[in-house]
Amino acid sequence: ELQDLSYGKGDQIILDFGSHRVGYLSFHLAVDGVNVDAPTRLRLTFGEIPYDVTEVLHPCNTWISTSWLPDEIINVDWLPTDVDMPRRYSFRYLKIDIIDTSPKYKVKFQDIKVRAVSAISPEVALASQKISIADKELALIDHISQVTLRNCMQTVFEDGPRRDRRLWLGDLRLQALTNYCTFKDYSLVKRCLYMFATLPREDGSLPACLFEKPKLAPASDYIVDYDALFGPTVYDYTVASGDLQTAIELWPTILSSLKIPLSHVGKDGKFDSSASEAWKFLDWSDGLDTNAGMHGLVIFACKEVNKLALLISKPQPFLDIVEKMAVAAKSFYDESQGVFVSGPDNQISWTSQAWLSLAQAVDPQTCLRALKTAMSLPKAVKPLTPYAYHHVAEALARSGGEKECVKLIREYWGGMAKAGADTFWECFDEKDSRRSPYGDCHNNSYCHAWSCTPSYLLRVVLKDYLEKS
Ligand code: RAM
Repeated sequence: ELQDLSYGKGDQIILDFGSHRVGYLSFHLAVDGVNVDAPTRLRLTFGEIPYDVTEVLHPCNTWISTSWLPDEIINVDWLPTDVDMPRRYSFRYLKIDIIDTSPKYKVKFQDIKVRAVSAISPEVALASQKISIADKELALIDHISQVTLRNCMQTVFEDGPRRDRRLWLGDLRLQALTNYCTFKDYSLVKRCLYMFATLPREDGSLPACLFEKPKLAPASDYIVDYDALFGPTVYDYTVASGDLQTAIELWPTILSSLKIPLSHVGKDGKFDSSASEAWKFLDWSDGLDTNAGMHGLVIFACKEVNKLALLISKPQPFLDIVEKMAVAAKSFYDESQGVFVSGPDNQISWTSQAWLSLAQAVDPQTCLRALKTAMSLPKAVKPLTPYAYHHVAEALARSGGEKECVKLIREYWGGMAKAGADTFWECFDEKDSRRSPYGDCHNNSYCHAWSCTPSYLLRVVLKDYLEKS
């Protein structure tokens, strides 16, 4: 019907393309009237979720750039004509506000098309759909995870195709893990690893993210934990692809990428976040104390790099420090409460439990108890992003809490699915749908690759458990 409908000044339409896509929009702008005596002025707003097109985006109360907001005003001089929007958008919904035509004519929108783009072809995407899970909810979560990952896989693994459209190291690790059990695009991971390796900072550490365009360049952002995760990312890649040569070439980069993280470890063997001003991320949750979590993360990274050393016949470089930090990890454990505590206020957070468990700092039973206890405490700091929830979920499963891991997947990622997600989001708080790390949810990304890991959890980490149950 749309082909025949005419629109003039002040009219508005919202189109639903049925699913999330990343790509280029084009349409034919036809005329209904006697003369085109003035240009057509349109505002196009691309929505990943309904909020984007059902609410007014401006003003946006945010500390990051408002130029990320997905709206565009265009002026079209000569009609009828084909309109090809030159920019790439990430969307399911399109709102068109007809700002003005003229009293002499109206416009019609015909032949609307989207040319969707991804590094993953539809054939490959379809082939990896097969997951032997009868459970409909989990199968849906797996599907949404894959669409999320596919739409973020472009010329690099983007964090989100709407924002920041950039390669971040911490995001890359989780995307790559999920890619190995779905699309298996090893060369895209390899490309991204080399991009980081080619851009070390002066002290040999790696930037937290990089820009591919207009020319390859490092961002000034530096995150200690992302730096430490480069080695584990190479280890995962090596195991998945069997490509030892890349690991050998990247070995010097791996060793230098752990220098700054390890420089935070004191004589007592404890990671001290206050040892430098550098950003320790772990999650966007408010007020998170990073001492305990970073302690676990650095042990984890060193252990993974030691395993990689064995694969490529190098001496294991971090045996001593792992031993020392493993002893020191016990000092984060509070016997009386049965949890790991962090920082001067002995903060309890899910994230601290997650990373110390992934590091296998203590035995799995103790880790599982610590995780479950923290998760049941209202005062404990909860994660905000799927990035941190992933580490909690994986820590549960790796500590014998497979049942609890599945429950968490259903609640958290299933919660987004119930809220209508076509692709998983950058952050999700079931109690506050407007939550944002940036001040305004309109600047959130709703196809954010660090949320794609249920496919990895279900297909790899929980595989045996799900087959048995
Ligand atoms: C956000 C990015 C990215 C994340 C950083 C720390 O701005 O979108 O996903 O890695 O924060």
